[in-house]
Amino acid sequence: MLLNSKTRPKFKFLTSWILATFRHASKKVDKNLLKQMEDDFQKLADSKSKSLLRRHLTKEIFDKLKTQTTPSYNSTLMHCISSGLCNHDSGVGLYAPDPEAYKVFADLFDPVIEDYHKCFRKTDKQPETAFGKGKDFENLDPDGNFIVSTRVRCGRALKGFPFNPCLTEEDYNKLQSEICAALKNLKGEYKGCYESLSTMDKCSQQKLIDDHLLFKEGDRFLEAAGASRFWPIGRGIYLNDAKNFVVWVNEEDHIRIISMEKGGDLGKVYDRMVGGVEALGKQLQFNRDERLGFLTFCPTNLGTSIRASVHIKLPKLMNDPEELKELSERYRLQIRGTSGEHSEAKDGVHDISNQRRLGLTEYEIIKEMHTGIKGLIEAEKKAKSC
Ligand code: ADP
Ligand code: CIR
Repeated sequence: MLLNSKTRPKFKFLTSWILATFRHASKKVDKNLLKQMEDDFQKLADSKSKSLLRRHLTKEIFDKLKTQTTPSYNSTLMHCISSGLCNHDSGVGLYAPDPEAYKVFADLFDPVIEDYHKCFRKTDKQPETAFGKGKDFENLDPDGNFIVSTRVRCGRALKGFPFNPCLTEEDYNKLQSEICAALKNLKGEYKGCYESLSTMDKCSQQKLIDDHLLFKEGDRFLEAAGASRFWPIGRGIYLNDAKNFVVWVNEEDHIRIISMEKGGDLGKVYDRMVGGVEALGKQLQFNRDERLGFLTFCPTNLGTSIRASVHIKLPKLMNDPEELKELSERYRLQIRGTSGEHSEAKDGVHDISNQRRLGLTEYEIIKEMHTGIKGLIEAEKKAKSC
């Protein structure tokens, strides 16, 4: 039900006539799937879910999109909304099963994108990539009073492949080998080793997760979105020798490129990530859309796909939820727990990052996050102890 990879066009030389015939043939949505979608949609509509999916999937849009499919991969509305239908506690609840979904299901994606990325309207366009220089940003916490560690990541999809729900086992292996071939050519500080999850023992896996280097297994939001099929095939992690440059393969996105280290030197961490992205970009073809920027599985990651975060202790502000809410809205920051999304904060350590990733250049995204964290630290210093 989730996909129809058998009907996927495999050869670029297919004539437009064959493609048109295929598109026509692939348009029907199975009637059992339709019924299931209608029931689940009603349950979401009747729920108290605060997800962006519930807010923007009106009955009118649902009825318009429920019989649509994407031309090349035959993805349905169900592929896009299954995570939010299963998990009413989603923040967003929407994923793109393939790059075409952003256009076919634009009536749903566009308002969610506009809402999440703070006013990126459907007539807006992501600016050209402009990384700039991280050295412009001073260390956010030179005395080490607040920031435990800093991390900057971005996601990339390879051209010619759909996203998780439409990938076949063969695709996962192919993606992994193409990405590994590129990783093998990394030099200098980026030199390191790749390990596939299929060959990694559970103990080493858990150690890497506890050290915040590796993704968790079994995220229910991703699982419901169809992102865990054939697990652990094709999934793995690349670590440079210093363990401050990491690449995740085939987790949520085809590639996640990550730079991280202790302390608050955001500029240095950012420059390291940029160097890695550029080195990989010389060897791999990334999928970038003129309007939406780098295409990712989750619409929250479109555009630059950058999430720059600090693990930070702000004890006074954390005791003042009203003030914290006001500040994070003002600075457009998102607060997560210590072990990532949907986790709790341990020992008062929160993960605070830029919320929006779309509508600004890479440099502007880092600047926004830098200004925001600086603002929070200043507010913490001024706050009275209770
Ligand atoms: P992402 O969407 O960026 O991959 P997640 O919320 O899933 O983020 O977190 C992935 C991992 O990265 C988690 O282990 C999380 O604790 C870790 N992480 C995020 N930010 C930092 C940071 N500033 N320092 C150390 N680890 C971090
Ligand atoms: C959710 O909807 O909560 C998950 N699918 C994760 C969404 C991405 N997270 C975010 O807010 N950046």
